Amino acid sequence: MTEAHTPAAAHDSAIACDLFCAVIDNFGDIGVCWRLARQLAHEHGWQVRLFVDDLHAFKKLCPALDASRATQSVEGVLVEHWHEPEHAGETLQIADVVIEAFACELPPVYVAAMAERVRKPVWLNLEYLSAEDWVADFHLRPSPHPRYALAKHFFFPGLGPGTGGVLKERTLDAARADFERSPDARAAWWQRATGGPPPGPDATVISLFAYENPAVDDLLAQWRDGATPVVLLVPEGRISGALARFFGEPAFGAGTQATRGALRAHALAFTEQRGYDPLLWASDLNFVRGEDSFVRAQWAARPFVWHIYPQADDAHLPKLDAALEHYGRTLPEAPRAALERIWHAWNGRGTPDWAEFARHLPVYAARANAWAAELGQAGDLAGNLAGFAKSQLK
Ligand code: TRH
Repeated sequence: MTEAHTPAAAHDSAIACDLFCAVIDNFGDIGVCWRLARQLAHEHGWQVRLFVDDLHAFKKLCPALDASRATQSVEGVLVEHWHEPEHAGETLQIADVVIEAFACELPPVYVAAMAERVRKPVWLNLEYLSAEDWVADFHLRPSPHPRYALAKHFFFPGLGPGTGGVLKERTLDAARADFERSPDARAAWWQRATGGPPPGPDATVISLFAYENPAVDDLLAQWRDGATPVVLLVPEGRISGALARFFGEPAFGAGTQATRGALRAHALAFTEQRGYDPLLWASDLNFVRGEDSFVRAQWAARPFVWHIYPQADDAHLPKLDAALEHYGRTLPEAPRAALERIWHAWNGRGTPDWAEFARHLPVYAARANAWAAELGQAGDLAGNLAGFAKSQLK
């Protein structure tokens, strides 16, 4: 059977959307898709089905999910376990809008059914985020299918105008403002996360979410030997082994705390996805990675250091520099150079210099605020995507 989820397909409130997500590794693929799915459902009233091939990775971000179920409704999104490459739901229903995330390949039976649909679906390939200039030129370019009368559009997230923008929920700024203006919310967060009160104002609070990183030992030593206290918050993950080695602990799992010199470190539990933002808001500086946490750090309007997802042949380095170009554009020479140095060192080029970087933290804090406003000019990705899809459905 080839039909839309609902007969009245093109009304805004009844737009049916199928979003396909193949988890390559880590949490970014599903992190972006889950956020987009919820936004399309909650903010645009779409009926969203999310096909995911790895429910265990998904469950880390969304503990309410039952990883053993083939189909389930979670927060208004129908989640389907995408078992086999050719599988696309029990009955083959084709949505009004079909999104393949990060060039994951749609099941051939599904594509064939898309071609048979009387009213052709809007077909989008959601690409990875890149700050490079060429992105705006390729955003929304159509690509005709070689065999079927179908065209796929490439949807490029980006940091500048003319791109698809990045995801931002309508409620995000208000939630951050509530957290920031409430000492009680902050104290409650610290109690939950670390079992103790927030540190005093003299401490620099740093969250550390990163891949394995050769520069981490150097940085930990500089924090330990520094003149001002550093409180480090480390969600359990790929960097935890380095922390355990540094502190001489068998492991650095949630609940572990350790102090050396001026450095105090807390290992935190990996939280559900919504719980990650308050960690960014509670910190003065955030080390982030991949794609989604990189974006969240920008909306948190705090200084951050990005561990970009490493690619073969160092293909990620021009992307790192393109982001630096945008973000550092208005910075004076000295803070700009110090920012570049620490971002490069954190991505395998050179050595970090904490004292040099920390000197400019107030400048970065001001820039982070201004940058969040600039970034907003590209618009929210979910809104941009919904607007484009609707224009095509008319
Ligand atoms: O996990 P990442 O490194 O993800 C990736 C993938 O490797 C992917 O293949 C790659 O292509 C992409 O990056 C660029 O980093 P990212 O994108 O920041 O995703 C992490 C997600 O985990 C993000 O949605 C925030 C979430 N998270 C939580 O939900 N709870 C937590 O405690 C933490 C620390 C993060």
